[in-house]
Amino acid sequence: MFGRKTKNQNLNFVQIEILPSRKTKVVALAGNPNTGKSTIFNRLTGLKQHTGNWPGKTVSRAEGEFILNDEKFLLIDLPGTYSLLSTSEDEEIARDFILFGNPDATVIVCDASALERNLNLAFQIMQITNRCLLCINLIDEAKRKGIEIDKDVLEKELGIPVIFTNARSGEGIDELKEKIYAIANRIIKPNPRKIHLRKEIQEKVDKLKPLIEKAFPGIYSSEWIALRLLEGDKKIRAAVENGNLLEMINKGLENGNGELK
Ligand SMILES: Nc1nc2c(ncn2[C@@H]2O[C@H](COP(=O)(O)OP(=O)(O)OP(=O)(O)O)[C@@H](O)[C@H]2O)c(=O)[nH]1
Ligand SMILES: [Mg+2]
Repeated sequence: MFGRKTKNQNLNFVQIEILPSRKTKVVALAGNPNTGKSTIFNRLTGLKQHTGNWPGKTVSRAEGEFILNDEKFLLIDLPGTYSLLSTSEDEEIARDFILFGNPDATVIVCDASALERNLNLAFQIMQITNRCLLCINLIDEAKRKGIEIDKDVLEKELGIPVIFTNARSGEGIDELKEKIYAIANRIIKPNPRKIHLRKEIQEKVDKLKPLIEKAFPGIYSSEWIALRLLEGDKKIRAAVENGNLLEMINKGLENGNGELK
């Protein structure tokens, strides 16, 4: 499973291919910093989380298990991140996992008082995975500030389930659990609104994607890779040219220290 390998083990792309066949379903908690991810993590796992620290790292993912309807889930608490395009080291751990960890469900945790800003990351995640939901946390704070959020409109506009939570009191956590279960088990199939790229960029992405997928079988997020190539990302380009893109991704996933800059 994730993060259990030692630093010295030889990492190769076989690992990325075995992810979909794993038995325990994996749920990721993603979101901007300070939105309450770890508080939700503790609620769901009953404070029994195991925090994995990798040598020399100040930030890391935390993993914990929780049971829903007799099924065991592995929950991954990710460091906060503002964008999947960011290059700061602590944000890379979250970014690499969201992009390449292929979770069965991704909970996008938002601050109810700063929804607009938080939706930037939400849209980026919705671009990558359909199996996601929006958890609008700190709903008590928003209410206190007189902020009202129309859940139905948001669900309709975003195409994914929206749940209001107060992770401190536990409000909404049962509903969150139900939705996680339904998404991870493909009972609910969200249809997230995708961002439309400009026509000329989309055409280039459409050409690059199959080439990337052919060169690196089993890769996820080939669209993200294509966009990075079009942007002139030197690291990604070198990894594609040298044929070691998957090794680089796996390394980032395993040691929690993403190398994709
Ligand atoms: N009032 C209120 N406080 C909350 C809620 N959820 C979390 N908090 C508080 O918000 C603060 C940040 O919570 P964390 O769970 O550490 O946030 P995080 O998203 O894990 O933060 P990073 O890991 O730094 O990104 C803590 O003081 C929590 O107690 C909530 O729903 N309502
Ligand atoms: Mg946290």
